[in-house]
Amino acid sequence: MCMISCSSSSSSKRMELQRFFLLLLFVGLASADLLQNPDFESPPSNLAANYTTPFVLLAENNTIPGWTFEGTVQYVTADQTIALPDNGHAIQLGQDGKINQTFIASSDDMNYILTLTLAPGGRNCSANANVVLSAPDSQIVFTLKQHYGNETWESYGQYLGRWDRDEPINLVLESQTTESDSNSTCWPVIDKLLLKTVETLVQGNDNLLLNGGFEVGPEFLSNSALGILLDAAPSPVQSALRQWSIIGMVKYIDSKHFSVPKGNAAIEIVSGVSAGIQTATSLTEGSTYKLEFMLGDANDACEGKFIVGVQAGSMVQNFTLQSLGTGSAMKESMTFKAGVGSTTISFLSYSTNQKKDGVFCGPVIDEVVLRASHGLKLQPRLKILIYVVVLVTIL
Ligand SMILES: *[C@@H]1O[C@H](CO)[C@@H](O)[C@H](O)[C@H]1NC(C)=O
Ligand SMILES: *[C@@H]1O[C@H](CO)[C@@H](O)[C@H](O)[C@H]1NC(C)=O
Ligand SMILES: *[C@@H]1O[C@H](CO)[C@@H](O)[C@H](O)[C@H]1NC(C)=O
Ligand SMILES: *[C@@H]1O[C@H](CO)[C@@H](O)[C@H](O)[C@H]1NC(C)=O
Ligand SMILES: *[C@@H]1O[C@H](CO)[C@@H](O)[C@H](O)[C@H]1NC(C)=O
Ligand SMILES: *[C@@H]1O[C@H](CO)[C@@H](O)[C@H](O)[C@H]1NC(C)=O
Ligand SMILES: *[C@@H]1O[C@H](CO)[C@@H](O)[C@H](O)[C@H]1NC(C)=O
Ligand SMILES: [Ca+2]
Repeated sequence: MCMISCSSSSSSKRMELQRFFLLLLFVGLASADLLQNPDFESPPSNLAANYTTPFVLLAENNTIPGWTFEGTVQYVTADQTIALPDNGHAIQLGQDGKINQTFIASSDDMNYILTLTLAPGGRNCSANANVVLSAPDSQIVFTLKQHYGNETWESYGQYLGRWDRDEPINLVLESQTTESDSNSTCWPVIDKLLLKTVETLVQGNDNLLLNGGFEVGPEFLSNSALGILLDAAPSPVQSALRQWSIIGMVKYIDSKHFSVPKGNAAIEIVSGVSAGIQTATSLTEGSTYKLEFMLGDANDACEGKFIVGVQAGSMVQNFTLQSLGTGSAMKESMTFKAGVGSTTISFLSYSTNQKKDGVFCGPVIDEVVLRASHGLKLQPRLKILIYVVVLVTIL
């Protein structure tokens, strides 16, 4: 990074500096760095410089930069005992353990989506304690019961809320257990929080669905090949996958680490039969519409037969893909007539798929496009008309 120091003349230096700050501003907008010490790489104060265990219990004279803590909280360093993304540092919430941080909402009327990494810390325990995440308008419980990756840790995406500029938002993470014996509990480890702001989406000309390409969702971790898990979200408004409700568990996958049919992101339905995504839209009753989408596999060695039930209003159709797990995708479509009221569009898996290593996986859905069917037929004719008009004008 020699953006500033490498330029020779002072005017180009100034320009480089401007570009640098513009870049900072842009990065800030794309994925606001609203949290301090979000990955716990700034170590707690008063930590013995020569600590040797991966878990260091924090006492009253310790402070975690950016955070307040209460109860049993340990500072964690990745080693053979505990795996973490990037082999870094993290925080474990023990008995009554709690950490919190307040951030200030940066712009008006923005939606906040959090990505966070969680792992059960410890071995030979009879139960995993839950993590409760609280924000002013939401409380979410992560149970860490099921694994969808080959690491002990998983990253999750979660919708937090919608706030206006300057509102102070207190984000609280605490452990929750039903076990009476704290010694046989695996206490959760928290790492890599990423907060993203997303504007309310507006409809474009080319698709009657919002976020049909799934490009608007939680932030990805650049070094993680695991994708981001999205837990059930009954409301499309309060969903990390903007405008889509989530049934069961789905994985939000990035093109850097998976085969994504179009753009930077897609959905892999990982939690088996009846899991999937759903949205709704108002259409003209009696009119004919065409729903197009891509069905594929994520190139994550997920072999087998995928069956996806697609619903568009009262029309339901099954689509099948024989996956080799090497990153295929095919375009599918169905035509339907809109009924009364809002039209439901959903993609639900009818199969449960597992990789050879036992990790659950499944079909990939992307680029869901809904259009009025007559519009499609008119388009070529319109093109010819424009061509004729242009030709006449030239002549
Ligand atoms: C922190 O407190 C513990 C006990 O409460 C004490 O043993 C230790 O010396 C203190 N460390 C510092 C750096 O003050
Ligand atoms: C760590 O350093 C302190 C003094 O700096 C010393 O008293 C203590 O024994 C050391 N602990 C270990 C585990 O080496
Ligand atoms: C944590 O929450 C308490 C109130 O419950 C608040 O006083 C404190 O400032 C918060 N800590 C941070 C770092 O925001
Ligand atoms: C966990 O259990 C295994 C086998 O039962 C044992 O070898 C190991 O020492 C135990 N680990 C801990 C941390 O208790
Ligand atoms: C998990 O899978 C990813 C991607 O295939 C691989 O890069 C990573 O090394 C695997 N991790 C373990 C612990 O096997
Ligand atoms: C948990 O373990 C500690 C030390 O290993 C022991 O002192 C304590 O009694 C145990 N607690 C329970 C509930 O078994
Ligand atoms: C789709 O497939 C599932 C599972 O094979 C079956 O139960 C269901 O009836 C099928 N639906 C349609 C509309 O064919
Ligand atoms: Ca996409």
